[in-house]
Amino acid sequence: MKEIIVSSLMCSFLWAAAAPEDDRFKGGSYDGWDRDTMSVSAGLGGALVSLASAGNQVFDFTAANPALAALTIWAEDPAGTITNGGTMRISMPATWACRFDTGAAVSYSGDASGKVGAASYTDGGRTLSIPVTADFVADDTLIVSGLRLAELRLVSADIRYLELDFNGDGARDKYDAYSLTVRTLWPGGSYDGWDQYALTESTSLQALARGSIFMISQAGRLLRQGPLTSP
Ligand SMILES: [Ca+2]
Repeated sequence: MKEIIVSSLMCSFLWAAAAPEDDRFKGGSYDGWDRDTMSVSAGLGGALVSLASAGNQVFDFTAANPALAALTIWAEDPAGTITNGGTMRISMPATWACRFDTGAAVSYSGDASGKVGAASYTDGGRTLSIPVTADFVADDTLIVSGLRLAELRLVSADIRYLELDFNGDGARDKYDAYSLTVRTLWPGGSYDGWDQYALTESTSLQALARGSIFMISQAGRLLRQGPLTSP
């Protein structure tokens, strides 16, 4: 009787060791993705929708209402999240105090341009709201043109991304694939070693020979650099 019990336990152990592993997921720790290169894109469930400007964009903070490149919303697999009666929202980066130019007219193109209504600016001009008038299906593309920025003076030099809420719940779902950069031109100040005007030619901070003299035009052009000599 004792031998029978032991044999039973051994069989149970051997059966457990030979059980096939669960091969449905082959990703690495915490990466959420398959370890093999896939021939088509895939997500971990849910909708696949992207927002992409035509490229990275750079603006001086002094620019007055500069135009933004066209934005493309690609509903690769909307999974029933962009439907008739819903609203998509394109918003300024949350940490930037600037807004869209609410006087700029927006137009649509792309094969889903007939599935949306007239856009309007909301949230004090920080958001462009796009009403959805027909269900989006896989591979639908909506291109939004005509947007302009306003009040870039309220933004510190930084790099941020436009945001998209495509399922209409008021929360951001995607960032723009390309960046917006706002830069400042440093005009120089007392004792900082730089001219107060933007230079038209590159220069560097070098130790100066005692008695050096610079001649700079009012337009900021370096006219002469050299030792101070007697007239
Ligand atoms: Ca959302």
